[in-house]
Amino acid sequence: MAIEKTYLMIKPDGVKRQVIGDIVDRFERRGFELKAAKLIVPSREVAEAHYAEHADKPFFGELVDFITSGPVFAMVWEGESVISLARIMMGATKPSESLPGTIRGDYAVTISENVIHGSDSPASAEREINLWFGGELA
Ligand code: RTP
Ligand code: MG
Repeated sequence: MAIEKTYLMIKPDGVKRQVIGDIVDRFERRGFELKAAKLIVPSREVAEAHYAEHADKPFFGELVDFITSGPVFAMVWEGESVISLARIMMGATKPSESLPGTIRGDYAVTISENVIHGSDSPASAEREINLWFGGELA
């Protein structure tokens, strides 16, 4: 067990639906600490770099179009096992597998507009925090 940092991002659909407060509240109540946050419209360059692992997938263009379609709420969270626990709190990618009580299970019915992103491993977390926050983090 270790204190970790992860990158979480409320996607444009979540910002439009005004669920930033609820989502931040869920992670605070669980016991995690918000270390950095900003509301920004991602550039295409950053969005493509963020989802580089999916560059060959048929949905890549739509995914980048969607994530750059409006403001996202980019965040860094810290706490015990936060990388894997945040993924559990988010719920599964497929709507048919995201359980009620999870963020996606409570708010999303499509695979494309699914409210939140979370780093899927320590290596992804380090890469994504660096990509979105660079030297901004204290
Ligand atoms: P994310 O990276 O956004 O946190 O989502 P994830 O780990 O749960 O899922 P991942 O496999 O990394 O897929 C990234 C995002 O691509 C979109 N997607 N669309 N049309 C499709 O079949 C499809 N598959 C994935 C989703 O928005 C997913 O969050
Ligand atoms: Mg992913």
